[in-house]
Amino acid sequence: MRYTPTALLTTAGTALALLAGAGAANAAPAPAPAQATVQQQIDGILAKNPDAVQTGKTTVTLEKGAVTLRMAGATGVDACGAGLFCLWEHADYGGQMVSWKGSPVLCKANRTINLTDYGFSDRASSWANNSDYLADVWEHEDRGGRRLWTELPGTYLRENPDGDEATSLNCYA
Ligand SMILES: [Ca+2]
Repeated sequence: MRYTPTALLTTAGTALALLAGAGAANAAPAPAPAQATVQQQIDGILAKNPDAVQTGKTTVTLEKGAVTLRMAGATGVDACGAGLFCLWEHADYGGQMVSWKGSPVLCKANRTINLTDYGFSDRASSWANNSDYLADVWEHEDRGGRRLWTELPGTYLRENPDGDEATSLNCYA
């Protein structure tokens, strides 16, 4: 009987310690896990695409260089080079970028690019098209659902109104 108050105090003390621990964990989002996330994303892409090659800390190319993913540090519309069409994670050409070479192999063969293959589905918020081809962007895989927007050659948009919905695209002459 006389140990009961002590037991209660101990229990209460443990509960407070647990709460304090949880609070500290939530309040400290360390930068290290963010780096791991980029590598984890790259690992996922490498696992899913046998032809994918990691070309740098934050870059992956696929399909013999036709597709380049830049998982960080590709901010600004100028990051989308000549002949490429590009999607960015954020408005104002920020965050991660995925780009394709507008090539006959890709665009005249009328292939569909599924952004799910690159971990980029429902993420694109701005885009640029520096290729000689048009591109249609779709709501679902395999050009399914609504056509969200069409990119004319030499055009770009800093904040797409249908942001975070794009899941597939195709390019054509
Ligand atoms: Ca979608």
